[in-house]
Amino acid sequence: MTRRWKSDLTEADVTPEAAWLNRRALIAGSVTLGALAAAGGARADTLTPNTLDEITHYNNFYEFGTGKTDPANNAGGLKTSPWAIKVDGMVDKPGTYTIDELLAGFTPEQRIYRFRCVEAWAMVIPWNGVPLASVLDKLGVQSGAKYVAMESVVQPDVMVGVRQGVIPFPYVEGLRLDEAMHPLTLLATGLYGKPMPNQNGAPIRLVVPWKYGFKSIKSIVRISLVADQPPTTWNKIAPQEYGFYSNVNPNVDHPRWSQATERLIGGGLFSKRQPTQMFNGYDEVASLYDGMDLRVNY
Ligand SMILES: Nc1nc2c(c(=O)[nH]1)N[C@H]1C(S)=C(S)[C@@H](COP(=O)(O)O)O[C@H]1N2
Ligand SMILES: [Mo]
Repeated sequence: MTRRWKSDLTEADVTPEAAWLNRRALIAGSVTLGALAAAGGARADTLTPNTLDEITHYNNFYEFGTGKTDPANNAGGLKTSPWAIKVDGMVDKPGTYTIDELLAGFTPEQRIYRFRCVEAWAMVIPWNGVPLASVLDKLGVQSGAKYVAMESVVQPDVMVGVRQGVIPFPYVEGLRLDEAMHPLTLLATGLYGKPMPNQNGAPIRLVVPWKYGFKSIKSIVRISLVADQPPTTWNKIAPQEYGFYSNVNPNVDHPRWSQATERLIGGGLFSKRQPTQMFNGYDEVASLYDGMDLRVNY
C-alpha cells in the first residue's frame, strides 16, 4: 500500500492485535482516516492504536465503579442479550429495536480514532460501527428535532456503582442534531474487530472523537429526538467544569487542571505527554461551531 500521507495507516501500525484484522476493512478505514488526517494535521504517532489490553483495562464506566480497573473487574455480569433500544420523540419510526433491527442494512466500518478523556489522558482505539447519521436517516428525523438524547442501561444487580450511587443514573448524554449527523460520529458495536467488551460499553455505545470522552455514552438503551438541549450527566453534576458541548480544546483549561497536553496511555516506561489538539485533531468539525468563541468553555 502506498502511503499518500505520512499519517496513513498500514498494517504495521496495528500489530498489537493484527490477528483479528480484516485487511479490507483496514484499507477502507485508512482511506477515510487518511483524508481526515490530511484535513486535520494528525500526528502519525498517535494514530498507532493502543493494545486491546490497554483499551480494556483503563476505563471510565462509573456504573461499575470509579477506579480505572473497576470496569474490567466488575462488568463481567452486564447482561447484553437480549438488548432493546427505545427510539422515541420527533422521529418517523419510533419503537423498540434490537441492535440487529437498528443496524439492518449497514455494514460496520472500522474507524481508528483518537480518544481524549477530559482527565487529560488519551488513547487510540480501532472501533467498529455504523455512522449515527445512517441510523438516524433510517429512523426519519422530523423537522422539529434539534438534539439527540441518549440514555445508558441500568442493571443494579450487576452494577456496583449504581448500587452505591456514585453519580446519578441512568447516565445520559446528548448532541446537537448537526453533531449527531456528522460523518465522524459513530454508533460503535465493537473494537479490534470483536464485539464491544462489556467495560467499553457493550453492546452498543456512542463515539464522538472530537469531544471529551464523557460525551461518548456507553451501553445505550434509548435514543430520543428532541427539540430542546437535553440534560447531560457530567453537566448536571458539575456545570462549572463540564459543558454540554465539551469539544476537546487545548486552550481552555479545566478549572482544576490544564488541557494543553495529554498523557498517552501505554508504552510503559516510554509513555509520554503530547500536545492536545483543537477538536482532538478533527478540524473538519470546526464549521459546526462558527460563531462560538473557542476561548470559552461551553
Ligand atoms: N454509561 C456511561 N458512559 C460513559 C461513562 C460512564 O461512566 N458511564 N464514562 C465516560 C467517560 S468519562 C469516558 S472517558 C469514556 C471511556 O470510554 P472507554 O472506557 O471505552 O475508554 O466513556 C464515557 N461513557
Ligand atoms: Mo472521561
